[in-house]
Amino acid sequence: MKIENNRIDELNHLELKAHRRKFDFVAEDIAALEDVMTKLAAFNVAIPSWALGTGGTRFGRFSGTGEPRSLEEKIEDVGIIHALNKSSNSISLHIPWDIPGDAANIKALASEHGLHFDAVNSNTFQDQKDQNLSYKFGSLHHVDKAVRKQAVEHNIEVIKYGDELGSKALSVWLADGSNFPGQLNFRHAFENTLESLREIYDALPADWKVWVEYKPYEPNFYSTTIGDWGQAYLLSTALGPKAQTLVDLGHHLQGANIEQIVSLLLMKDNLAGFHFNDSKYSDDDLTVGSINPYQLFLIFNELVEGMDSKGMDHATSIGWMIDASHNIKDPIEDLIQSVQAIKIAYSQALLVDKQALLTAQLNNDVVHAQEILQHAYRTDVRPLIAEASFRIGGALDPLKAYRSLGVRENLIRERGSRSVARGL
Ligand code: PSV
Ligand code: MN
Ligand code: MN
Repeated sequence: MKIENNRIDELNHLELKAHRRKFDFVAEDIAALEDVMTKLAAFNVAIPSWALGTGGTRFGRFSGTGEPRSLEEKIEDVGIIHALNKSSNSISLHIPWDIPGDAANIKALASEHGLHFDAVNSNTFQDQKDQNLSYKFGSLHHVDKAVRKQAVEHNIEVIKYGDELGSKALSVWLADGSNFPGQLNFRHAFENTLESLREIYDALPADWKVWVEYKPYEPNFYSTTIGDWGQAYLLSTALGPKAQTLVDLGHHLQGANIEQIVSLLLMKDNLAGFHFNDSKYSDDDLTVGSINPYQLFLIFNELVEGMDSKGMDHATSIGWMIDASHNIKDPIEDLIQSVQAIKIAYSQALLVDKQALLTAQLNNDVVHAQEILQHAYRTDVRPLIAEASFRIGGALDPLKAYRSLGVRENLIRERGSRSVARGL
């Protein structure tokens, strides 16, 4: 199914008067209003192909209804999100969960929906049924060179798929680690990983990047070979300029100051991009902004400040992507909420008076510095986001539009209530 523009126009028309009132109220106090609107309109967040079906836990998976049954239907779902919010113009594939059979056709279908392909993700954290050697004891870090070679070859194959689709980055997340003290020689594991990543790096097309993702634990519970940003930084800088560190918000120990990590990675030109999600405990993969929206704002505050200091384009200089999948919400609704939450944090960060903040910092005026940040954070920027979306043909309220248009009901009619998406 495809959402026609005139359906969105009709719904917007009903909301327009109330929207104008709210927009004018907040807009009046924003000096650089048009700059904020332009930046918001240019901002897009990639949707992962694995988030379109209902996720699960190790205890069970409760399938939703009308789930996409194929890559084509996943593209259709992202097309729906993008038609509504005009901020989700790309899709990120996980191989082999979503192998593009006929790349030319898949690419053409995506572009019919106004979409392109973001980073491709390799998967050496599961054994596939036709695979010779097992990843039970890891992949790129494995003690056996033959297993490492198999994992390297898989990554090179993923690059080929991505190249055919027009992707420009390979995202590597490894489950490699150990469950018990003594199981691994940390140094050997790290050196093996570096050696394997070098082979993958050498296979990157000239205009590609490799994004190295870290995570402290799970599925291994004693050590993870790329466990934190220090380890990802060591690897990526040893590899070369095409390698950078990917920050997944759920991949930190409790209390970690993610905004500080982000600030320093950006300073060192080593920030590849983000996997957005939210969490209360760790890698919970909950809806972005559902638990700790202030942290998200503080991260964006560092991003905006750091990118501006280097003259980087906010929308295109790093990768913005959602990485979430859980088991109770309608995945499309969850993704719409997530993108809205990201845009809220981004626009609040754009509102921070950077000059005044710097002056407060130089004067050690702690109270005023906090006031400046919280003034921006406490501004209700939702009318700005609605206006930015409206100006480029999106819905004033994408979630409401999704429900009013009965999109899920239509998808159930087309796909059936028992359809199950492949993935996690
Ligand atoms: C691992 O927890 C992760 O965040 C990686 O990005 C994977 O590619 C993704 O989740 C999907 O399993
Ligand atoms: Mn991730
Ligand atoms: Mn994760």
